[in-house]
Amino acid sequence: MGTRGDVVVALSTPWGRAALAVVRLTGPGCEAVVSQIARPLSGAPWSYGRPRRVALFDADGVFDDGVLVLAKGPATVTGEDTAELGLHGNPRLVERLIAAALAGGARLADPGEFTRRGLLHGKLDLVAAEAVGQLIDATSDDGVRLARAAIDGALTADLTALREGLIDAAAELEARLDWPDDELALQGDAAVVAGLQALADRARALAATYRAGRVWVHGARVALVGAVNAGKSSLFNALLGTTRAIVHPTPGTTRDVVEATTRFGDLSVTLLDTAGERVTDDPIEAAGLALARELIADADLLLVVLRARGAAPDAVEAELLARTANAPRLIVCNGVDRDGVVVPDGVLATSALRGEGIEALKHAVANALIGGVAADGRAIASLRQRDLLNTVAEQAEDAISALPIAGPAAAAEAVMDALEAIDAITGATTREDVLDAVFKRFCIGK
Ligand SMILES: Nc1nc2c(ncn2[C@@H]2O[C@H](COP(=O)(O)OP(=O)(O)O)[C@@H](O)[C@H]2O)c(=O)[nH]1
Ligand SMILES: [Mg+2]
Repeated sequence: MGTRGDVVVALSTPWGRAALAVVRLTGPGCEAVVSQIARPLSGAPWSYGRPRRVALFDADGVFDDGVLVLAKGPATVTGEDTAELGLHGNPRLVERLIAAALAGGARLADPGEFTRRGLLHGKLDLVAAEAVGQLIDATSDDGVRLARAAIDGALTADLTALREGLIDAAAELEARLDWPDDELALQGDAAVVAGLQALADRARALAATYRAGRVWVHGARVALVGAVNAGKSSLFNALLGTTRAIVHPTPGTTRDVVEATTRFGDLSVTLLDTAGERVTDDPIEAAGLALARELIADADLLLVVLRARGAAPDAVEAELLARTANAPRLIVCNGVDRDGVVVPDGVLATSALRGEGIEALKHAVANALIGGVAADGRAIASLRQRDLLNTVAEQAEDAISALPIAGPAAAAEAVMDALEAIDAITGATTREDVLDAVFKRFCIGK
């Protein structure tokens, strides 16, 4: 982050040819920079808030025309004077405009700097700022909904409710220290403990929506693993609805990891087809297997593909099942069109050959990724928020266990740490209002 308050410039649309490109500037004195790169096409000078046709120029003269919107801070998204310039979408023109703005005294904006300046000037909180990024990244309608709700303040409202509950608890605990004999306003310990437990549960429940939220925003990576010839590549193709990976009776056909992105309903899913598990002398196949194992570690979900047969899984499959036991996974028995096959309990049955069980498998994958989180409920998509929410829950529970042993001072200390974690999520400050709440309640002439 550069010097606060200088004028920064950036291209807000993608680099490349397009009908239009939009270049933004923000900072006090923005108009002075703009006056060195743009002048109104008609006689009248520009005014704030009104779009104006402008000629764009640099030291070599006019190179394009466009539309300028100047806006006066602080009633802008950044809280500063801003300018938006629409010009023709040719990278050469954009480069000239940005170079002219730099020559006119602006500097290049850092990533996210417009939003960050908005945060600095109180235009949005940290939760909304993160959600701006999520709205742009969202790969699904649910991802858009989640980000939109956070930008509109719904998530912050949840956090504010949590925060108020913690302040109440802190006030109760502080009151026990300041006025230990005043029984008038004190809740019993049981009520404070129940309140704290409810807050911890809410924080943890919100934290637990992270996996679904991340999948909604960023999409999921789902890896097919299994023994050679189980039908992984056949399933991969069936799930994609197109022949993308080579299918062949020769064991060890798939060596490289093959990757393709598709949609399962609203979800964006990147499927990874991998080399089959077996002991091999072929160094290339072994390298493929090693690569597969690395990528598997990052997958959101594994499809462990077993070859349908009449008997229990063989040794290679048993080893794979044991190795992936703690990973998020679905077990698929493929090839159920074969005679006399037995499908173990809790295992999905498919025939990639006949296209059977494929839709059910897609549904099972989507359910496993979203894990029962309601699409119309609140969800988070930020790891930072998830970790802090878990800290909130842990501290609230620490307060509960500290209260009967170490007393209200230690419990209040843990509640303060929970509050700090909430404030780290929203980017606000506290402590002062904890004291405010205490005095509002108890400062009755004492
Ligand atoms: N009968 C039957 N054969 C299948 C099925 N799926 C795959 N196969 C066959 O099994 C062999 C290996 O398939 P492939 O997809 O390459 O397996 P991979 O090694 O796990 O990737 C090929 O000959 C496929 O035609 C299925 O559902 N039913
Ligand atoms: Mg294969």
